[in-house]
Amino acid sequence: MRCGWSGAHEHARCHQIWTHCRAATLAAGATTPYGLIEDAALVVQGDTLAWVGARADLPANLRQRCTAEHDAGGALVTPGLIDCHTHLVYGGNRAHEFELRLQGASYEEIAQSGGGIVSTVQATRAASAGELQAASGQRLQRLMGEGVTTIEIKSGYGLSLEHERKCLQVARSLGATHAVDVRTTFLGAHAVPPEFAGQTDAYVDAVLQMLPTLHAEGLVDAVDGFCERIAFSPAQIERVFAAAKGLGLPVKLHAEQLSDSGGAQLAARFDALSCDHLEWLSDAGAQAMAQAGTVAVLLPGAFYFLRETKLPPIALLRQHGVPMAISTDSNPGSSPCTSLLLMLNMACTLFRLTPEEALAGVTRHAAKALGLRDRGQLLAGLRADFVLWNVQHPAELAYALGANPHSQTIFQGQVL
Ligand code: DI6
Ligand code: FE
Repeated sequence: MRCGWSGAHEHARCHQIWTHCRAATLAAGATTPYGLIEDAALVVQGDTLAWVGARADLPANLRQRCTAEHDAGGALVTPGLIDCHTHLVYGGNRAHEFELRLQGASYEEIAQSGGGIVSTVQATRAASAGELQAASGQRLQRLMGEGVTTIEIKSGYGLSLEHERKCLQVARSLGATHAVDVRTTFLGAHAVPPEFAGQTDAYVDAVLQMLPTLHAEGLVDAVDGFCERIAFSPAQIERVFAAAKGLGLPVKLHAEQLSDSGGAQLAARFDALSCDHLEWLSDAGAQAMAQAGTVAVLLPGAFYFLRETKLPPIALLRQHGVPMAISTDSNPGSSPCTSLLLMLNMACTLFRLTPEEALAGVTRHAAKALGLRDRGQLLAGLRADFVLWNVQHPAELAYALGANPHSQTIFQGQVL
């Protein structure tokens, strides 16, 4: 019997079993590192994990109900990876700025002289939805080839109703055409577009007008902003957050990436799902995040690519018990990256996370950064999104540079 994707409802009772594997469940409160289970079994019913544990503990009646059997060939199984912070949909690239920076120009100098985000805005506006879909689809496929089953995609290179809508529609359409769950985030407050140059407050007014329209069109799952001296002040971000909250939308923030502007405290006041970057995070900011349950999303690709030297305060985050997620920040200017596995390595080598913290950062904590409780761990009742890897031990996923030990992805119970 085949448990089909199209006929998922007909096979709602169909049970599939995976054996001959080790499972890194990443379950919260697990008693073994990585929540590791030797000689594990996973039972899937429809699109949901029905049972996860040591094969020896599998109840016999459940075993009998399994009509489809999968030999995992000794693979390591992890939850499907979650890339919780990307700017995947954009036109063009910024290789030329890469050259300029190698000649000594800084990221902020390039942004202030009309390059940077604004140059990608021009390329994105000029691109058709089809062109954007093709370019971002290639990036998405590289991420999926490394086991990504959920991805957040921000707008923020359109910066007008028409072009923000186009980018969010492309993001939704990527989700509809690929076996991956796409969560969209409206990042209208990413940069001030050229037609509003010198009138940042008037542009924030425009953002406040775009948001309810895009939300009514079903294009927005969360709202983000770039709180920075080269972008928007805390007072301006506060207006955007108030509007988001008025619509019942969760917020997140690019905070303290290049300087400490108190963005983390502001975001925490709005119960933000996450604050992202955080190289300049203060003690007060970390405390506020801990109290609000806000996740710290660390982006080692941007730190590396901009050759930053100020490290995010990892010890402080650990001390306050702030959960840490890891993401690619995939974008053309500060992190042209389509490898979440490489980010695991960089989180360890650059930020000194343990491989276990890094792996939790792209599974359990990344789910929390998106407000998703139904994934990120291998636990009965959660979505059957998981990955088979050709490795012995989970630390190997963070250890190797440029290797891709991905073997197979199971998305909502369906083998891809
Ligand atoms: N911070 C970043 O690192 C990206 N956006 C942001 O707010 C960079 C976006 C870009 O340079 O195109
Ligand atoms: Fe970003």
